[in-house]
Amino acid sequence: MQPLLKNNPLADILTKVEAGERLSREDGIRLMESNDILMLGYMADMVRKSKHGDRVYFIVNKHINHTNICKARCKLCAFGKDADDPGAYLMTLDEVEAKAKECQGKRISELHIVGGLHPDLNLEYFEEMLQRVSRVLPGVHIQAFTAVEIDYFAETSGLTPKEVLQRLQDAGLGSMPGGGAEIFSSRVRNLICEKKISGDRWLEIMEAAHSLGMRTNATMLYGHVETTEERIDHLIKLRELQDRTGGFLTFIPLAFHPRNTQLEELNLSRTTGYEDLKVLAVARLMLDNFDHIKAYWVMIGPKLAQVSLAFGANDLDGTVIEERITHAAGGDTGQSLTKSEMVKMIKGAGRVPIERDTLYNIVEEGF
Ligand code: V47
Repeated sequence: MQPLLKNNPLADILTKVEAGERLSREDGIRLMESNDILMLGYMADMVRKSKHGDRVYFIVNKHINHTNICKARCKLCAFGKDADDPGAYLMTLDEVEAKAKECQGKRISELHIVGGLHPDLNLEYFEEMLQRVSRVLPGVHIQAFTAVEIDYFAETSGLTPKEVLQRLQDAGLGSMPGGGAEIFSSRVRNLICEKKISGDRWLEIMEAAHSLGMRTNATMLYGHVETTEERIDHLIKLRELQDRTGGFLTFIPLAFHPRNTQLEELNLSRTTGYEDLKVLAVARLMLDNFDHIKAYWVMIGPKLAQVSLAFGANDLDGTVIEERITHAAGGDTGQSLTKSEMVKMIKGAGRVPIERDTLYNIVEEGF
């Protein structure tokens, strides 16, 4: 250890990181409470480099949000609406298919489909959606439906989540995104999303997906009413499930955007740059069994996302054409980035850009 690092209050944690030892809950709390951003970055970057060298991944993808009508109406969310609210919408299957057709010939490798908990849609609607999209875009991976939606389909169809997932897998579902995890603590869920499934149910549905061989992502929404301990407990629950199944592909911290949400009344401001980098770095250090940590540029902005490549992140998500959820809550980044912009960001950080598919197979390299 360099002498400068030896006297650092986090030196004992650095020793563990260097030895590849698992960090404890207490270590996680100390890391999250530290403002020594360079020390956090030093450790997180060491771990990232040992897993990925200079490679940084991105994907050419498009988001489709088929409806914003939602029974849950979580306080954290500015996207969901009641059916009779101005701006409420539901796409017909023809409209979803037309959106998918717009991607033909564009070398898109993933469609990301999530929506609200619409009271009138049945499982057959979603099966047909997947079948139609797969027909129009053969070979394009469909990553769709959060654990919250899967729970709702189970409730409306009378099937178990595993049976629902099996049916959707047969209809073309490739993997699940990581949304809806928020913070697992029931104290927090009661304050920000009281009608949403519990943290344990979210984990149970992810475990069911993994048991079918389906890969999923994981997220954590931070920067609202959660405590440091609740953040670390969230990460540890993800780490424990990953130990059991190995089914998580990527972890994505999501920075809370308060505008237009019912939490606006708490006068919460947007997360700071330090906080965004810290959460990414601590996630990299605590989630020792996750390969990929994604900096979602839509939430933290492309410039900070680029900097985060030195703080543990190895993935920048993708082109994300037509993002709506963050933008409804005051997100002020553009709605998409081009492939050449992604390549420029990665090269500008001295790294090697790799275009990937959802499962991290290489689509293109040598940019
Ligand atoms: O579940 C909702 C979050 C999620 C707000 O898996 C908000 O690759 C901030 O999960 N401020 C949906 N966040 C998005 C999501 C996602 C995005 C990109 C990639 C992947 C992936 C997953 O967005 C929701 C919720 O946690 N969210 N409202 C808000 N006001």
